[in-house]
Amino acid sequence: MADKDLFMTKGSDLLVAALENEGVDRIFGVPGEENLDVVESLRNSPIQLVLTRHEQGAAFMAATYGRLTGKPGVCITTLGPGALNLTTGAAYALLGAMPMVMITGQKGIMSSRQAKFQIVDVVSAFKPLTKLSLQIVSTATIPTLVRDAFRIAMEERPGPVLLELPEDIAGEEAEPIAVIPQHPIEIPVAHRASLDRAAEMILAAKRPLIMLGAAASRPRSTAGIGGFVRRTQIPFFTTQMGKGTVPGGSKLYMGTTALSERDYVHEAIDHADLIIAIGHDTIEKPPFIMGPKGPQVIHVSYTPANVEQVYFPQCEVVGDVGPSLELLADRVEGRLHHAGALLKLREGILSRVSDRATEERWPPTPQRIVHDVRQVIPENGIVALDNGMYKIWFARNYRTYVANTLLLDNALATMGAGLPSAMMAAMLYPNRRVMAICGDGGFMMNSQEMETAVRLKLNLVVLILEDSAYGMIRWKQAVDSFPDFGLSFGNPDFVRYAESYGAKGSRIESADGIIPTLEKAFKGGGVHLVVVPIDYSENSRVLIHELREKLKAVAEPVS
Ligand SMILES: Cc1ncc(C[n+]2csc(CCOP(=O)(O)OP(=O)(O)O)c2C)c(N)n1
Ligand SMILES: [Mg+2]
Repeated sequence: MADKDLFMTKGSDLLVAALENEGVDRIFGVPGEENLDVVESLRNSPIQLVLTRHEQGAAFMAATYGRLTGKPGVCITTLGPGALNLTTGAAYALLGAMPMVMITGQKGIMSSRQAKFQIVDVVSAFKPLTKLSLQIVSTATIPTLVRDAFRIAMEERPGPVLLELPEDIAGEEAEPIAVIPQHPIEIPVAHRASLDRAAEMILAAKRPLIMLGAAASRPRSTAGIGGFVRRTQIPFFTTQMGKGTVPGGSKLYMGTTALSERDYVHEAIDHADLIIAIGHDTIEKPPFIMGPKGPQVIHVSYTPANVEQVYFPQCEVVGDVGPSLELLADRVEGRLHHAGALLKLREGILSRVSDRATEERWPPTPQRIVHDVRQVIPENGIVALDNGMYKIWFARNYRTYVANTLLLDNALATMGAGLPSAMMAAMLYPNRRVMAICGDGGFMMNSQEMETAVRLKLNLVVLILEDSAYGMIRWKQAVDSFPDFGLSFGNPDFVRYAESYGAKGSRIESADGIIPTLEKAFKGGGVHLVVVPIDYSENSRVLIHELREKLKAVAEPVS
């Protein structure tokens, strides 16, 4: 044990030593005066303090750190107003199952020299938004509470934890207490009986399909899943958050469920008699609607399935996903005579989904933008989306080849996370191309973090899709036959806005300018904002009229 672990001086030193012990390398946040002891302890630590321009940005970055690494991202804020600015980030991590530890300050608890000034019951406010929310009341408990916070944040199902450190505890002289060493934890593998039952159902299926859901994208999951698909040769589709776990270039990829029903991919789902749902989390907008007549479902995940009106699996394989799937593949490999039954639908589904991807129209269609973005992003490049209409198009049309290379939020589905999550990806993977894609509405919700991105010297392209509106809601308004009202706005000149932060800015002026402008932005390095107008008339043409027509056509039965 290092000397430093034995000779602590104050509570904040114990906290920072405990964070170092957890392997924390960065803390994101906006400190207040109640955090100054912690800031001082950080000054003497290898942990980097990454200032953001709003606590929400810090929380989105920390949550994305957790999402991409499997280890909790850490953020820090002051009491009351600063802590409350973490609420959306906490919900983002809770719904999205991203490990995160939030450390918030508080006034001293041993005396009260400022009465109730700035005091909010933060611990209670965060109870419904976290897996654990508590106040540290003595220096002696800091090492254990930090260790437990990290364990809870990380274990399945991962999520956020809040620790409130009052300033007098942070500044109090402390006994030298050793940190608690980490120990490896293995997740148990599924029970033999459940594997046998699932194998029987798979062997009996005439038209099986695999579905990859959100938990399939956990960093620890990805290895075993590809092997299962390869060994069974059962075609698969993905939910929005399950994209990429098995390469979308695979001959078995059938599509992604951007809608809950009636999209082309649902032709395969509607014809399936069995769906092996790997890592599905019902926090996602339903990828399909289970009913009394539809396919049977086997739920394979770390945790049991929630029973929902739209999801009530008949069989569960609960345990560490990769190793459990290996045991399941052992039971069925080479014995599946109908594995590829639904593959005959594949070409029809994928070709109709990629329709109009190279159209010259100006402003460009969402399909064209998805197509052109894919051309400039290598297989391991990362695209992080904010929330808006384009998310449906990217989920549906953007092919992924590596897990976690299309970071989208189909859980809280909050606006404002696109830029910070892309910044986190750019920090973690400086040698990969990273692009944030935001609507003009969502970008402006956290655009102040452009300063953080420039200060951190990130290489990042930020693509803004400009329709001068909260386009998705405007579209829903039209679909529901409401008159066009109240959802349009004006924008700053985005190029000059970027330049005012010390970033670069470009405006795309023609459809054949999309690829060269994005290429140039990546090649130039640094933070580069690119703005492009978007023609959203395709929303109704495809997602309403075309799919409605499709429904009218009598589906060919598949044997
Ligand atoms: C924080 C937050 N506020 C409101 C919403 C509801 N909402 C979903 S999409 C959307 C409009 C998004 O507009 P924009 O970012 O410009 O994208 P567009 O749909 O226009 O491409 C709104 C208001 C939300 N999801 N999150
Ligand atoms: Mg918009």
